[in-house]
Amino acid sequence: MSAKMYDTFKVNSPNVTYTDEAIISNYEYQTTTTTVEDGELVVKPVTAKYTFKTERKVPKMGCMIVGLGGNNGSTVVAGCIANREGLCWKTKSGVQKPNYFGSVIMASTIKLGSDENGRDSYIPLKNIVPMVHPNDIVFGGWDINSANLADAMERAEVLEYDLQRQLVPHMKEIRPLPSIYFPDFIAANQKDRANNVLTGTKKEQMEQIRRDIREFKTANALDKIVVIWSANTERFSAIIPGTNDTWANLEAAIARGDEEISPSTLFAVACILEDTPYINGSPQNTFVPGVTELALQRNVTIGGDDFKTGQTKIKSVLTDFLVSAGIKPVSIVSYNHLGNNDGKNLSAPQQFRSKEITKSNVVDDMIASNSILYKEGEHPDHVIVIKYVPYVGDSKRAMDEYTSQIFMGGHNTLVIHNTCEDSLLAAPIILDLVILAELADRISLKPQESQDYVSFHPVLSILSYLLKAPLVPEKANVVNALFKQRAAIENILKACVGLPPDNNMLLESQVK
Ligand code: NAI
Ligand code: DG6
Repeated sequence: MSAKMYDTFKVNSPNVTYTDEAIISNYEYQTTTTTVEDGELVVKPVTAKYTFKTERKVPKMGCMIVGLGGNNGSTVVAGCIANREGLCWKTKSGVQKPNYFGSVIMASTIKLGSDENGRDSYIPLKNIVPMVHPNDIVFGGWDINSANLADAMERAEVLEYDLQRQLVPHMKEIRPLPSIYFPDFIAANQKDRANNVLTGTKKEQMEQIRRDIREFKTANALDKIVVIWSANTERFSAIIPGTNDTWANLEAAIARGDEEISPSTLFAVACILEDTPYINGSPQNTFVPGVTELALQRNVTIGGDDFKTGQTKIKSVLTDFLVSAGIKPVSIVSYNHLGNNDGKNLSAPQQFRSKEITKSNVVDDMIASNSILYKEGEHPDHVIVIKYVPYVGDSKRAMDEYTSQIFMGGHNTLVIHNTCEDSLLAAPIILDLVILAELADRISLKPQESQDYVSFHPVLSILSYLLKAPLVPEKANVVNALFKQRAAIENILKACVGLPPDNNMLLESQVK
């Protein structure tokens, strides 16, 4: 029986009300808690009642990208303009129309239920609650290189010439604002790019970023801005007591110009002080404890780290599949080579190390979930190699070998070769991140026992699906498995309109 797609829907439930301002949903959240009593695991089903409130008015939103002139930055802006303007382009195989493929928000669907014949009813995920449309996002941002976005797009060598040609008039007036450049944090091979940089003390530069955000908001009459770091991968910052371990120490360290404060940390602080959500698309530890403390204090959304685009996305599906099928991965070896500026920056050891860390920890939760396969502390060999090969440009090659132990001492080896333009994978993920971060700001919850609505925790873990090393609230579990991450997004959105999670039990067809 095939599925049927609908565009819109109406919820028929006494628990859901649509007012002009908001969608109010009274929701029963069912979980299971566990305790250990006399050495025995005791499990208890628990139902908690929440009211979800989702503001219906979609704001006029700006997205400011740090690294606007990079491959990701120029590609995401170009893609949205091409979609907005309906630009089609000729390729050797015919005419190509713009789309938002690769965006879970824009190009995936959500099952709402089944009809009387058992046929599943789907809607576009973007239609479940009101969301910002990427065509309407106003883009701006910063880059240490002054190239306008038409030149940046050409330099990136990502999009087809016939599309670039049509985009030039729309892109050439967009110029990145000067940015914060401390050479010590990115590879020395990036030095020649740095011709558009702020001067002054660290505090003065941070204050300039704050002004930039305010001015961009006013100049474009925006209701809201989300800032996303898509600039070069930085080296990790050392976490130093007295420097960045608390907000008070970090504030003082910025004031005295401490050398361990990175550009990305200054951006994060500037955004939080401007009540502007900030997402880190690169692997470095921007969110030092002092930044997280400030975000919690001011209740401003932060999300990170490192876009989950290709190889890691597959890894977080495949390892989950293997381990949950009772198969034991014992060695995972991941090679990449790429020839874009990201690859050039990552050819320096400290920047590679940042990426190696985020790429390495992505199977931990799956391994920890199965003590039949893995003894306490046991882990597969997991190796990450990245090489810079200029000729292949943005077309990244990723080769993965998974060796697993199977029944009775046998071995199974899977080899995957993945070729893809890196920036065409990252651009839709940037859109998903900023759209979800904005939406999360419009959703609030009220536990039954409380009088007041509260917002999501500022460390926004529902972004995990889109990030290699998800940042989660203290004491929360990091989930890397992709389908669990997607289910979190889907089920929270369904809760906003009073619908239960899809339990996939199909009881209707399990009994005669
Ligand atoms: P890119 O090198 O083309 O772009 C980065 C841009 O940032 C450059 O234009 C550079 O001039 C600029 N920049 C460097 N430091 C800056 C600063 N302090 N302030 C403002 N601008 C600065 O790199 P690409 O391919 O766009 O990737 C961007 C980031 O996203 C990298 O850190 C990369 O590791 C990360 N990433 C990319 C993924 C992908 O699939 N493309 C996936 C995961 C993460
Ligand atoms: C080399 O790995 C370059 C990186 O910036 C990656 O392209 C990026 O981190 C994407 O990684 P993944 O594992 O999500 O494909």
